[in-house]
Amino acid sequence: LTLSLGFCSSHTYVLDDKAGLGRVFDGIGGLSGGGVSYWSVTTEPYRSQILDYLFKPNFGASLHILKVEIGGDAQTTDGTEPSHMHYENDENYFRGYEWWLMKEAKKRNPNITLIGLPWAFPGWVGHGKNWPYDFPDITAAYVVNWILGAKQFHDLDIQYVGIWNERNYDSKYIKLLRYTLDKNGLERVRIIASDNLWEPISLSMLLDPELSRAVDVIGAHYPGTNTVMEALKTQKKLWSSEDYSTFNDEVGGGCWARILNQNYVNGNMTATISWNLVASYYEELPFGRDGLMTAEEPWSGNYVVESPIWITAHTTQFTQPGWTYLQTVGHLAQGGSYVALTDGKGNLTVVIETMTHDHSVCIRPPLPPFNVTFQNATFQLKGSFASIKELQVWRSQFNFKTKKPSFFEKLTPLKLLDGTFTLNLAEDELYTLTTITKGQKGSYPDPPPSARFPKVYKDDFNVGNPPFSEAPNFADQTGVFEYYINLTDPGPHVFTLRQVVTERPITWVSDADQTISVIGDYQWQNLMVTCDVFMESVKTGGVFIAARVDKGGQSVRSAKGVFFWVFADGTYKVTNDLAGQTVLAEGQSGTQAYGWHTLSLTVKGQYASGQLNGYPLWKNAVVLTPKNGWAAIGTHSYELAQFDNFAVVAE
Ligand code: 147
Ligand code: CA
Repeated sequence: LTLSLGFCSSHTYVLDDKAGLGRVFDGIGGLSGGGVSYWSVTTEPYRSQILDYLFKPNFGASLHILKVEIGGDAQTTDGTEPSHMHYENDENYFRGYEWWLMKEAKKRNPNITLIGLPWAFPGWVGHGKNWPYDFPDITAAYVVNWILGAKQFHDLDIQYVGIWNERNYDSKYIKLLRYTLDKNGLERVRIIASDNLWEPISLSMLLDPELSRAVDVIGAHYPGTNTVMEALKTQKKLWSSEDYSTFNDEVGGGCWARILNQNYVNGNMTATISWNLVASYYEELPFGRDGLMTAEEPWSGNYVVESPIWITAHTTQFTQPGWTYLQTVGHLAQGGSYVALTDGKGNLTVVIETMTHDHSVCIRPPLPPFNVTFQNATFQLKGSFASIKELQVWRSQFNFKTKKPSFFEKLTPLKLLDGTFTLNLAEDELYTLTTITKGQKGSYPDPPPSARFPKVYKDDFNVGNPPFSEAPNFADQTGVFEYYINLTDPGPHVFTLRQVVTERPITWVSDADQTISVIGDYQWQNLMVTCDVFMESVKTGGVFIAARVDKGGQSVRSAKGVFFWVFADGTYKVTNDLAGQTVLAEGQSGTQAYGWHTLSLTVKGQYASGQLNGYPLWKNAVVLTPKNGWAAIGTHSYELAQFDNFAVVAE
């Protein structure tokens, strides 16, 4: 490439520690929450490979931080996560996959920082009110139990805990949480607040010294790389405690590259956490593929190591929490940014990004216009770095024009003359220059090819000692469905799946009034769904099986589909919606609680029919919409009910 044509900008940047250093770096992380996971399903060795790409040092994203949801039995974006206390007198620290995930992360990186944050709480925490702060002692005890359980049952040290994701905080509660942690010997656990915007928490802290003492980190979400004066005035650590949430194509990778640098350069943030860790949920659920990588087909084993993994590696493989940013960080003259960090023992890592506007747009907030053009950048190392003779060079080029990107490529090390080096920076590039020699672009043989969900599928839930509480492939959207053992059942239903949430939780979004778990292929149109069902509420009980269910996540309340219900009062219904407002058929069924019934739903073109215990019960119900969707099971209210021998045959 010749530069003889016209003017090429050239500028010198000094990297120096003489005048002191900047803030201490706390790491880059991923967030597992929101009912986002297929961990209970994915077969080995692919599951371990995915974990290696996320957590193994010097391999892939090599994450420093894992933040997890403290399950609250309610919908938190793409599903529900189970609470460790469904009921007031219930404690179980083996539900869901977050415990397991934290252990797998720690196996790979024993120094990983662990964070817990609630989105929702079981209903009893609020004494039935949709609010967690009327009985702050109950809420604090509930959260502290989770931290104690992590240690007692899994030897996991939770280092940070939050308040209530993107919802109100309460100063009295935050202080009480601090007090309750201390009283339980958890002085080392630090508090993050308030996992929402910079305000009003920053101002509250400035006005209330006791609150300020209780909070160690101000965590803001989607800060657009900026902070506010009041947050800076608190002199607390500032984190982007949730960020990214962008479709993980190359523009998503560009978003991540830009914010990882500029969250510090513009906003003094010393940690950035990606929602989410890995896109492991049905792509048609909200925010499909908003993860650092994609693993959304546990049935095939297929997964995709997307660009954000390698963008992360540019920072994570060459720094550690506890390193310190230099004061000499900033913007490049022709657009883009650079940061530099040191371990204080002579090591230096410089990360430079030149992401253009259109190639680095994140889901939120809106990105004001800016320009980035080709430039020469000379870096001059001074202070303790003046004597550095060689730097390792790692480069990513997005190459949007040719659509042939190259990520995390190791180039020939740079020899430094009198402490300077010059880079010819093109648009949409990322460079790491570092004294650390341990970086590695990890790889595994290609996983199996992508495949649709199997058209013939069944589950008898006959698992004596399940490694996870949830059954494979089911994605709970309201309520929680768990493996269950009927110790006294004489017959064929010892091992079943049971809906266990009996009271409306303190919700994070508006969960449905019914419970529902979806499964299968969203493209399914014509199919037969069969399931044995068992109601546990005399007279008031109700359960359903469904097909063509078109919505989950925060829209689950308005889900449409074909729903075949039977009730403990001896009736049945067929409705076009989960809420049960559009009735397609109804009548007597003779169904009752505490007995097993076999339901079967067949949908073909515009017609649906249903069988009870092998005999036709209704037929030719007309279903015009939806045209396709998942299969599902669920209950009429927050009530106990069991399901067994679930089966689908799809066309
Ligand atoms: C965040 C949530 O905290 C995550 O659990 C997940 O749902 C994520 C998906 O993008 O979104 O919540 C936000 C929802 C809306 C906005 C910001 C955060 N918003 O509109 O600015
Ligand atoms: Ca069974």
